[in-house]
Amino acid sequence: MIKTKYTMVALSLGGNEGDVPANFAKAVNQLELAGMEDIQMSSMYRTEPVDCPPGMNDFINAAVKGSWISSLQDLFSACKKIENMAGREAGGSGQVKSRPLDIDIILFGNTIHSDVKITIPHKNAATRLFVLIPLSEIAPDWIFPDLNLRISEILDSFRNTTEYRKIMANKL
Ligand code: PH2
Ligand code: MG
Ligand code: MG
Repeated sequence: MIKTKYTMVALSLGGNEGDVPANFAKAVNQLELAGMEDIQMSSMYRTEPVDCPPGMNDFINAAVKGSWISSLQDLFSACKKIENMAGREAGGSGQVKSRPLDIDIILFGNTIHSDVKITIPHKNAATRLFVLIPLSEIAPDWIFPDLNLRISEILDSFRNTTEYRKIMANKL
């Protein structure tokens, strides 16, 4: 059946404080309760902090895709609410802080969107291997609408890097 009112969405999950795998499992349940359907989650990977203050714990990252019935703004609010329920401090922009759960909307169908709160595709997603590697497991053919490249194609340009090999070796 074709579900016309649904949008395929891709999320990046991250965390580096507390029981992160348990937080991811709860997040998937809560996304389902919020109305996301056909959810798939990637493997989890242990990743080194990128663009963070020195001394921060390693992260665990994964990706989720699913069908979302409502608007981008509603999905953003649902993600914030789920982050808060996992005990995340509400924080503004500025330095990256340790967190039990971060849910970033990477792709929302083929939408390109930017306002003060939300940028889609997510800013920096196409250069961050902790986002691309998990996402390529569940959505290799999804095209980044601003680049017109598949996730697998974006990842191809990183396959010879040490960072790529390191993350691949740290699949949980
Ligand atoms: N999230 C950030 C900044 N840096 N590094 C890793 N490895 N994983 C993350 O999820 C992450 C990060 C901002 O949200
Ligand atoms: Mg983030
Ligand atoms: Mg975030």
